Amino acid sequence: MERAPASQEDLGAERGMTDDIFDTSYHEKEGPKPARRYVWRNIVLMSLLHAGALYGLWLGAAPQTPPHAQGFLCFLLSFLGVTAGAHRLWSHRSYKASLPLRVFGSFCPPCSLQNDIYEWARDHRVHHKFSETNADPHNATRGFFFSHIGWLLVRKHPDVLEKGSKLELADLKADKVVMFQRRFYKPSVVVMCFLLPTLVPWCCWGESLCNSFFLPAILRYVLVLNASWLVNSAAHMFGNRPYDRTINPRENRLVTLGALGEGFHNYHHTFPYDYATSEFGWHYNFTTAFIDLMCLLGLASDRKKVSREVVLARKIRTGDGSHKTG
Ligand code: ST9
Ligand code: ZN
Ligand code: ZN
Repeated sequence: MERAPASQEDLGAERGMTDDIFDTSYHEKEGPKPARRYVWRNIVLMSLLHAGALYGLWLGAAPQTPPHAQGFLCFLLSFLGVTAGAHRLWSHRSYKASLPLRVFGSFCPPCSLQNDIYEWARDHRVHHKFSETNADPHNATRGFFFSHIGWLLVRKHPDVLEKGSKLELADLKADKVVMFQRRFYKPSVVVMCFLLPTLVPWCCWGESLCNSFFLPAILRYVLVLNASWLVNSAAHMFGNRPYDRTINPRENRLVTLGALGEGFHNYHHTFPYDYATSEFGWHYNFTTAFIDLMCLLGLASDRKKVSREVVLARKIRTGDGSHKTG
């Protein structure tokens, strides 16, 4: 494991960016709220997508439908691309990845169609820096529905654009893999999220076109989306706060299970630069195990980890007492 830095601040700064650290100086502007502007294209598409996923569930439950190993694989890849790639690598720079791993990681996010990596990381950094304010794209104080899916159905609050435009993002702009993926995002989504998951089972083992489209493509995509969105909604509302009782994000075991280790959200918002997003190693944390494996294979390095002493001191100082401190 890599050397321990001198202090928590060093650990945050060592990555060459600190835009994911909560900004205590920001205060929301007073005055009337801007009008909510619905994006009807997104509302219609999301409704159709969820209706398609329900149909996929019904098809999947039919006894004659064979198991969909390929759907599971796609599900896992979509997850890892988001958790290990867009989230822990590109949003937080919590470890370093070699070129082959970054290229692989940039192929996975299109499987789960969650915006390009640049946009994902930009929104996510604003989310950490201005958490639970108007400048947070999925501000959970606006309710479960808004933080889950509603934020994708309306125009962003002007403060998100204003505060977001002040982020530096130089590391993302300098990353050729990220910029290449942004440039070819739309065609790659068509291929990786819809065409491949449909064509592989149809062409390779004679699955019906209908099953191939509604199960590995549509249902898988909707499951991955909702598992990700639960981090923004449920993990900001339900669970305990052992590290910092003054913030909303919580430790939520169900979300952790569904999102490969991304539900230790009170820890993550307290120590956003920790590559494991938790103090418990591989426990319920497949993404951490994956990053460790990549390090073992020489494809990743320089994992940032908060020391036990710092975690313990923080628990005692600001935690809600729900974890044993020993
Ligand atoms: C999706 C994302 O689902 C899911 C994210 C999940 C996050 C989870 C986080 C938890 C972490 C843990 C990891 C989770 C993993 C778990 C499991 C994984 C499987 N700063 O956006 P526009 C500017 S996506 C600075 O159009 P509108 C900028 O100039 C699903 N500037 O704003 C921009 O232009 P450009 C599929 C910003 O018009 C311009 O404004 N996608 C920022 O208000 C316009 O930007 C969808 O369904 C910023 N933050 O529209 C909808 N933001 O980008 C996709 C914007 O060119 N989105 N600017 O530089 C949209 O349609 C629109 O964004 C909108 C808002 C309607 C939502
Ligand atoms: Zn994060
Ligand atoms: Zn959060």
